[in-house]
Amino acid sequence: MSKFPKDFLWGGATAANQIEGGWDEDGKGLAGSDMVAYVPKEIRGLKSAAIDVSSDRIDEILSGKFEGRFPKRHGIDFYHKYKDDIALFGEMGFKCFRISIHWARIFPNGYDEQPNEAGLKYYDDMFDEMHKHGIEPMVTLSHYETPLGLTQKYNGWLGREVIAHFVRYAKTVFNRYKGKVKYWLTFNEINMVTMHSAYCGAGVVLDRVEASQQESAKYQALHHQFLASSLATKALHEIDPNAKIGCMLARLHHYALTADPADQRQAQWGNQQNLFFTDVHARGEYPKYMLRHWAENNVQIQKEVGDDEILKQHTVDYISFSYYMSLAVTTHPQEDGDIGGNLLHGVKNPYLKASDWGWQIDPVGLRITLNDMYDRYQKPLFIVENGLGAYDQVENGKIHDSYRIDYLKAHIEQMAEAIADGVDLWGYLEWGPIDLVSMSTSEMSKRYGFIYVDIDDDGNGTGERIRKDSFYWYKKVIASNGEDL
Ligand code: BGP
Repeated sequence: MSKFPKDFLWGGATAANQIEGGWDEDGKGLAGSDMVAYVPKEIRGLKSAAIDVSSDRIDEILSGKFEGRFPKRHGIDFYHKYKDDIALFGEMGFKCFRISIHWARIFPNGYDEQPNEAGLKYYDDMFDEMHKHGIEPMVTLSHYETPLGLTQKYNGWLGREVIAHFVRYAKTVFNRYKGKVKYWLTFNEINMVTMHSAYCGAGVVLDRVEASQQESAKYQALHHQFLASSLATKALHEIDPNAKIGCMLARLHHYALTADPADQRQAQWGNQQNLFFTDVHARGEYPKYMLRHWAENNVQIQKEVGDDEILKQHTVDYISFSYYMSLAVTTHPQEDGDIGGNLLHGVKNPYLKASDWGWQIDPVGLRITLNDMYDRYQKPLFIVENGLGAYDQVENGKIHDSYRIDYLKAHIEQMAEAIADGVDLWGYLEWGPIDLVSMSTSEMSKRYGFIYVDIDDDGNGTGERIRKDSFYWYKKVIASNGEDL
């Protein structure tokens, strides 16, 4: 007897800027993700990210002086191959497939008055293709894909004007795809804005802000995104009452490394800093702990009359999040020091193994965080990213990725426990069901897929798709509704 609801949404998740390619085709404008150049790991180091862009880099690129390579402009050519790739997802039995709409395909500069029909038609055809295979689309409105025009004109989301441009974009696609798209998300991993503001969603180039104001600028941009998310929620409920709209967090569960109360407090603060974002989206107000932190750290944001009411009246229908790892924190100096590199901060957890990129693998942490988040919000939850990035090898045309099967099996087992604990979990979308360009490293070699794509870190290869061992395993999992692992 399956532990999963009969209508549980099994599937996979991707992002336009990491799979599509076609970066300058059919009227698409430039986006921040088109500015992210590939920095080989020998230069940047294995664990660090190479995703932020500076004003100088943008100027160099736009003037043609920069000779870097831009893997996120090419992805895996999903733009032209989506029918075949969606057929492969259908072969696995996907119930749901998450994609983002590249905002700059619809409004090339972000502030254009009229949408680009070729962009609208591309996604119309894509959603039709999904439904042909019985797959429900889930659509992220912006997955680190702020149009570059908004960065150049307003310094991205730092400009309050961007709210109106986003709401016009949201209303355009809600109306166009009414009845075809039932699940919407506003901003991918909205919390990443505080870590990498230019590329991760906000399109804010911090070197255009004086140093003393940069921390406030991040939260000002976030305030505008929170408002935009609430206004988009209001718009969807008016346009398509049958559709659902959620927020999306990179969930980073923090453990205290020791029973020292100081460590417990540090873990609590780490979790509060992470759940701050879903607090605002789901409860509709800024939590006092964050207002205190801002006051003590000279962070100020400008609000306008009515802002608080907008946040309070239009909270999300469900809460989605990515889950890859957990973090351990301590006040006691450790020889391991910070293990996370640019993206994450924490110390080595002696009870967990790490991936080749240092992400600490913690399936039980998924059960813990599902219970915590459901207790905190009492709203439906949706796991919209989980997976293992790994170096896969092709041997005689096969890819034996038992390590990926082990990782996913362990996390699915813990999901079943959480559901038995009473958590209302709508679905599970594995991140990167087809190999794609890594967000934090722009590598292809950090592979997540059930389907191998013959492209390497230098962009060489045939682009051939090959089913891995995990492809057949996941097909069984879905067919048995999570029973046959
Ligand atoms: C999340 C992003 C995804 C995806 C994933 C894996 O932060 O929402 O875009 O990339 O991380 O990260 P990476 O590709 O860096 O391994």
